[in-house]
Amino acid sequence: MASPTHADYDFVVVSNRLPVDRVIGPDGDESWTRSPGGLVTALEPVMREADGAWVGWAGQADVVIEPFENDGIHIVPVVLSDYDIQNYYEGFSNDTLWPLYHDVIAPPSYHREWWENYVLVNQRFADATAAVAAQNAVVWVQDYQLQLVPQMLRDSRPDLTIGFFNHIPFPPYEIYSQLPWRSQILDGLLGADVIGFQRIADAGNFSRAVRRLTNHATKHTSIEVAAAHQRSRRVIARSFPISIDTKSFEELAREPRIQERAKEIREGLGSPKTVMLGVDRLDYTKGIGHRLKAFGELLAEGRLSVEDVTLVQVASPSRERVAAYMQLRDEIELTVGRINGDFGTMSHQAVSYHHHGYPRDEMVALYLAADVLLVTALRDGMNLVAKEYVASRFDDDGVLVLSEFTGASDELKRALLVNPHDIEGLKDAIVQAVEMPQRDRTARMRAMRKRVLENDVQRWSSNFLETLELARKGRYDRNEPMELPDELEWTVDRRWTT
Ligand code: GDG
Repeated sequence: MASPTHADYDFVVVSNRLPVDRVIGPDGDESWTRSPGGLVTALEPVMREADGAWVGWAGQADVVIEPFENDGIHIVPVVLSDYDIQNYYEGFSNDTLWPLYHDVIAPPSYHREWWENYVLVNQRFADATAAVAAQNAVVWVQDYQLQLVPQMLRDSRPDLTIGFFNHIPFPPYEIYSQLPWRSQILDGLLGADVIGFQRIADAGNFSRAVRRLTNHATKHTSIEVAAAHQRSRRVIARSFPISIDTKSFEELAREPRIQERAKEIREGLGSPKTVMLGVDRLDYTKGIGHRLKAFGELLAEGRLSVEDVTLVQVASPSRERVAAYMQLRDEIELTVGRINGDFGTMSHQAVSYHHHGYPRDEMVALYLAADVLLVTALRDGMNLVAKEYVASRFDDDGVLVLSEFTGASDELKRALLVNPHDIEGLKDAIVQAVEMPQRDRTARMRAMRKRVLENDVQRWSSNFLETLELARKGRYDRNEPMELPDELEWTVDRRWTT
């Protein structure tokens, strides 16, 4: 670990969590491991080329760490106290914004202390960023925990070019308008030059909220932000669907040891004809309960048999101190226990349930072992798991059952698209997936692979950064229409495209 040579960076990424985890060894010595997320992979080359820094929280309370360099990336830690974690992070981010932005699947809680701490912590991230950004630097702020940072940065550093990307959905105005601080959040975001969303519909919801709550004029993908006694400033708000590091998944899947492990997994399950898989953070947005209900009913009705089909459900632990997540875990585990109790045999379990995280290798082996992947989210910004499954299936096999409420469904049209609230429809899709002839499976998987190979996370980040560059030069065409794939038009309210 080396100290930074200077604190003056031309490209700064800001996210709630740093892309590195602090590990304390048995002798109390500190080291850092890189978290393997797609965002880091995508931004690493840009970071190296542009003298980049990453501002974020190291994941533990009250740990003061001086900036340092990790594998070519300058790391600038922001300190969060236990109070900040409870109020800014678990409270306002995960118990107000998260449920509100996901169609109020769970009721959002509104607490003024949480909001006050959200403002305070956002200011801390903005200050840390302003302190390390070079004159005229490009700053890219990530996600819903930091929506006030763009305007805070603009106030202190008008020389910066500022991008923001929202990884989760942006809700329809009728839902967004519940938020007591709805105008402040919009003003915070509008401090950016480019605001990116996962889906065209999210960008549309945002533009509509701007029209309802401000006097700024909007046209297509641009918003003219008017300020007293100043020329208006153009903000671009449009979709940039995120993706994965496609190649690295395919490369892993092609390794003989991973394929061997996939075989072992199937044998360990009693070699059923069909292995179905679900991989999710244990979150109420992911529709795990709906999936289990459909599977349980199919077993009860004899349309599937436990001898033939096993469902492997990986539910990685998440937000375990937030009450709604504790309750969800109890519900899911009760349901799994019931299904296994009712239908399991001495040799075959109906649901193989795992409440822990796995290394990437094991995830890819699971993807290869699974004949069917079930993604039944009730609302999901993108859903990377769906794309990872497709990227791993270099054998052009496997069936994806995919909720239409995921961002991924805009691109992966050859999946079996489902409305997870429609349990009968979901059951039919599961049976169709289990019985799908090889030729159909191959044709569908090939088409989806083409899409995911072409649009990887590298392409996502370069599209975003190129748009930010156009914005910086004032060369973005304000007549750029929102792209409307034919199949999508019916879902789009025409009002916000004009
Ligand atoms: C948010 C948005 C959007 C999960 N369990 C394990 C594991 N994972 C990995 C998956 C995947 C990632 O975590 C989950 O990504 P998702 O996209 O499915 O969902 P969120 O965590 O909710 O992510 C979402 C995303 O941001 C990006 O913009 O797509 O809509 O909600 O990569 O593989 N990885 C390993 N072990 C596990 O047990 N190694």
